[in-house]
Amino acid sequence: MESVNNSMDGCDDIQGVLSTEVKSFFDSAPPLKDYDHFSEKLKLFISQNFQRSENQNSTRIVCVTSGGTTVPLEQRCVRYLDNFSSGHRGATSTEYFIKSGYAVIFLYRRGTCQPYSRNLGEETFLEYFEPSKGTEIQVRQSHDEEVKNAVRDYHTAAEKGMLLKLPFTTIFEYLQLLKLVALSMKCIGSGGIFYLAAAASDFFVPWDSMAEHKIQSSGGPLDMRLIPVPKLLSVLRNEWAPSAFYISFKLETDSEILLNKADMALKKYGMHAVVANELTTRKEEVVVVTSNKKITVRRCHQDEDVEKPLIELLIMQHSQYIQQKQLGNAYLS
Ligand code: 9Z3
Repeated sequence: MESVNNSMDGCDDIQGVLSTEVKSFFDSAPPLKDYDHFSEKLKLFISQNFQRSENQNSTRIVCVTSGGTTVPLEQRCVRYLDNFSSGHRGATSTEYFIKSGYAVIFLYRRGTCQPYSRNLGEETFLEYFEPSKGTEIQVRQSHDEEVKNAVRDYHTAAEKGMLLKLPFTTIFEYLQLLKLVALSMKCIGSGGIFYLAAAASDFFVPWDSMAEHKIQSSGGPLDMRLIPVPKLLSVLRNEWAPSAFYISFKLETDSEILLNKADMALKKYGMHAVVANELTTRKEEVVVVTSNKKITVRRCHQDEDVEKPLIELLIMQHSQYIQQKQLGNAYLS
């Protein structure tokens, strides 16, 4: 009996430290600009999708996070640390979720790949058009098909109200937005998914210990203390939106440790699935790790996106999760 009590006290202590760290992160972060605007947009988006679904229980909304967060080194930021991510995974997955009837809240890093325009390459959009007769402008013949498809698909999704885009740059903005989205999605219950593909910074400089002005190089070697970003996955999972379905990502460059690390993340944060990917092969193959299976997902040929079979599989798992939840509720009532 004593040992049970002790271990439970230990858990409370860990939770206590965690919530203090999380609280102090949010208390000291610079307030999110446009908070009220984003909050209104979210409310409207979620209520419109409630109405669009046949009933409250069939509303399916996924929050897709995409791109890397930055860690500013100065409050009036000139320099920052960055995290690798082009945003391709998030943008591509968003398209497949929408195709399957999910509304998507796309939480993305400014300047990274966007749904429907991800295949338009690195040319600026000015390259896709050319002057024609008089003052007219037309799509260049060589890009006609891809540009028209992208425009058509994007506008269809937007007109149906199935895509809401919220931008971030810093780790402070990202986590505040994620919290706002999670609290707004709580009412959707098990119909909600968090698909956490963004590469969030592991270390940061707390706002109140950060230099205000540009750090001077004349000061000699730069000595700076970065502290760990509090692990918000547990709070997200257990408090902000506890009934949602959670998918996180594990990225490694060493394939030897990848699956173990994914397994650890699954257990530690109570994720429903962790998508394990290795940096150089991430567009060809991923492994979906769940509590009882590891499923390798590969694209069938070079022109296919690995996200196509990946999202199909995850949607199947989400549907099973919803069913289990409904059975559980029926059993309880
Ligand atoms: C991923 O693993 C994504 O699949 C990629 C996608 C960032 C590799 P791209 O945007 O690449 O298509 O260029 N995202 C999560 C990365 C991450 O930092 N995960 C943390 C970790 O591995 C856990 S949240 O420790």
